[in-house]
Amino acid sequence: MNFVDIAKIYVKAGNGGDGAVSFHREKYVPRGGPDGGDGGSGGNIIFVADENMSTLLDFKYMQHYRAENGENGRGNNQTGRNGADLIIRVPVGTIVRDMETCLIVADMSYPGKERIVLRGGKGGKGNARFATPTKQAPRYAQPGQKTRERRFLLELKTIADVGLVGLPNVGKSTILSVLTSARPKIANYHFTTLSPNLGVAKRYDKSFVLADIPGLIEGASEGAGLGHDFLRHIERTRVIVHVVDISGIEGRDPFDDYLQITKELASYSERLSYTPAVIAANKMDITGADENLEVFKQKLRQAGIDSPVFAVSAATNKGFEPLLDALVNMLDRIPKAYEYHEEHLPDEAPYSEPLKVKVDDDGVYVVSGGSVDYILDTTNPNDPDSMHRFQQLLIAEGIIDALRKEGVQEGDTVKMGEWEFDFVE
Ligand SMILES: Nc1nc2c(ncn2[C@@H]2O[C@H](COP(=O)(O)OP(=O)(O)OP(=O)(O)O)[C@@H](O)[C@H]2O)c(=O)[nH]1
Ligand SMILES: [Mg+2]
Repeated sequence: MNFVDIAKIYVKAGNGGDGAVSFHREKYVPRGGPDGGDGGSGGNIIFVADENMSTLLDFKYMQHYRAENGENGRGNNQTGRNGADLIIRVPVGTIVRDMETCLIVADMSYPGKERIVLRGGKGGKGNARFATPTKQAPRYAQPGQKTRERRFLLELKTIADVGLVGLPNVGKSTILSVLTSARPKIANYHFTTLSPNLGVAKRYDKSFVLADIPGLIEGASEGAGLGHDFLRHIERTRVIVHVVDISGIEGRDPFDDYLQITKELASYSERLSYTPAVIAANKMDITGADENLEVFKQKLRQAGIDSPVFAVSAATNKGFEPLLDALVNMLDRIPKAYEYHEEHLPDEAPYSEPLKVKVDDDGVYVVSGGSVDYILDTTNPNDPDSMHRFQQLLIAEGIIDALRKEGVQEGDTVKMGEWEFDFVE
């Protein structure tokens, strides 16, 4: 079976390149100024809805997707090259969900739709950017922003205007082939169709997308048999055509079949019970169908079901005009296919923990979170300028205040990351 409609993949946008620490060098020119360039930004992860794709099969074989990292900055004020974006093509109707947060980050609902789902890390600033009139030779630069790998769940929920739904062998695929130029496999055995087929049906100047959904069976909504896998493809159709085999040739009662299917749909998703529906009573060419149709209609009336019934024969291509007219009319009045609300993943924030001061058992004041990592990353302890900036940052970023609040005294030990130093007023 080549049809896959669910897949898990690993995705990572590119890291930002590091800013460079470098100084201008030229013969006979001593003490050149800082000329470390910025790092390039990492590549984005972009999803594109491709109408020529119909399955997520490729993602079973290839599960890791990484956009290129940004290049590090270089001396002579050379900015690192940006990492290339990575484009991931998926079938139209694919929903992309972040598995950690469960957020739907993209609904690839129409052909050609493009979504940047993960942004590459920003490049770090080179030391040239840290130069000021008072600090002319900064020996520090900013590291690039590192991105995290994420796990995405891809789920294909076919988008069609009208879905043909029914038990196996009732003639759904035959109807699709009569109404559209699609050529699905048709055969006189159950579960001939193993994946949704799409076609474009036309009526005068109107057209709509028709989907032939594989046959459902009882218990499908609880996961029994093949049927369950396909319920997700019905979720987004705007109108449902219940196809029943009115000939009763397989010894089944079309009314029972109809009830069974509506029950399965409703227990899969409540929304499906509100999807507008019509009934196509197929195989009218077979002897006895006329009488069965009357009985069927009567049972519907008794049950208070008012879905319109259209008597058709896919084998002889009869009775479809009124059905098409009804579908076109309904579609005119029904809003577009249901689209999921897309949410943004929280920004990659490498320095996002709140600032915290903790006194450990040895009386050491341990500072973490806030801009601590950023400050450490951009400080060069062997450079007096850099250390001066460090002290100013401790004040500007509220770290000194936070330490005082915890009761720090002159001479106490303060620890930040791997660094330890004495607190001096
Ligand atoms: N006599 C007659 N036979 C039909 C008609 N429509 C379909 N059939 C036959 O019924 C059988 C099943 O048709 P399909 O179109 O494959 O049925 P399906 O609903 O797609 O079946 P699954 O894919 O298994 O769910 C085939 O042998 C068709 O030729 C019809 O209007 N009249
Ligand atoms: Mg079929």
